[in-house]
Amino acid sequence: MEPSREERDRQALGPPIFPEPARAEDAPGARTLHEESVRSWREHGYALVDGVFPADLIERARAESAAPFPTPGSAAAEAVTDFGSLGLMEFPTRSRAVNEITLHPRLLDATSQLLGVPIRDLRLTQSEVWPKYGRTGKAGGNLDNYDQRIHIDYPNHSLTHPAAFETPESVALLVYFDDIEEVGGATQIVPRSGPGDPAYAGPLIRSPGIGGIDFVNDREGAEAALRESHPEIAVWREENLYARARSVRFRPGTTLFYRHDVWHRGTPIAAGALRIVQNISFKRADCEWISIVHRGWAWSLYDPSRHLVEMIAKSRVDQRCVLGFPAPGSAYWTRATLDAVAARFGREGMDLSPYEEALASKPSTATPALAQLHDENARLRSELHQLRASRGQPATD
Ligand SMILES: O=C(O)CCC(=O)C(=O)O
Ligand SMILES: [Fe+2]
Repeated sequence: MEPSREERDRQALGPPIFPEPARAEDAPGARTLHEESVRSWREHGYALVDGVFPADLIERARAESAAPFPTPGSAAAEAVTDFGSLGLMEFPTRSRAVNEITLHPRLLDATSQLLGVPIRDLRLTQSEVWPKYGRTGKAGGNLDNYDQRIHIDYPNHSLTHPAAFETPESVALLVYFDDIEEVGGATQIVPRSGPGDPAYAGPLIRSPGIGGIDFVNDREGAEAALRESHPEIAVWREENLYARARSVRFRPGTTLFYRHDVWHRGTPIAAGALRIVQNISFKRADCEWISIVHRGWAWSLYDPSRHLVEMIAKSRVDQRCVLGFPAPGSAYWTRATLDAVAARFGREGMDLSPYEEALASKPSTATPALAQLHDENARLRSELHQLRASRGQPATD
């Protein structure tokens, strides 16, 4: 008997990957991700995890982020042929829940586990809500995201090429707000089998948009063009990427931690449905070659909603660092800058005491020997932090 269309689609999507649970929020002193999830991300390039966020936060985010987008099935929805939100849902967004997800302490903790650096050494580079619709056609032609070619994300995040797989520079992630049973649209991913995996033997340039190959998003269009221009790459992609791709199963709140150097693609959404995901990336603070993909965060500080002003005022020290706010002890902090920042954000109830305390414990510049000792002390502390984080031990501050 002929397999049904659904069965054919399921087979085409490859073997499923099911989410693993995160650690329970009330597990005392525990980090957010289990060691197996961290290992899967470090070795295979992904970790699919449930329970990073409270369920009601995801529900609120889904409700608050659908508002600015076209209704599924409408002509306007049919015209949404690419990712992005036209600037409508870039961080900081009109949705407090979406903003809260972006800097959620458990998300930052999980990211710090994956990259092996303290939270204050992470930097946010992307946070945006993306709608994707089950449409009747591919109005965007070769640039349509309906059924994507397998790709890697680094080319429009990094000015360079990802470093060795063992020394990751960034974490990319998708937070799904829907249930795959209702909306379809599994993300496919090609797990890295290990250090010798031919799919990951760099340089990672066998993809449209890189190294002189024209940018095409649509799978059919991309692979047809490659068969013409670079037939050996087309065959390589078929054998090493499409044939090995697996598909992510998700419920509301499921989080796919992946990487900018991991092969993946988006697949079609169920007819008439709307799938909403939040797309977030963090980098290590020292990777200057990885760009923030939106306008800089400060640009929103005039926004009448005052969401970001409030977030900066109310956040924890570590969360602020992730936006690039100077850490306690930074050379930026002087008596004058502390008073000025207090004058700017004090009305919102910002607690500057951690910055005050660090400044008070700073030796005066009149005693260079002490200052040197202080700097050495700070350097050792930071090394200790990194060592702890790389062993999965919680940071102490
Ligand atoms: O829509 C998806 O499932 C994947 C999207 C994607 O490829 C990306 O975020 O870069
Ligand atoms: Fe992608």
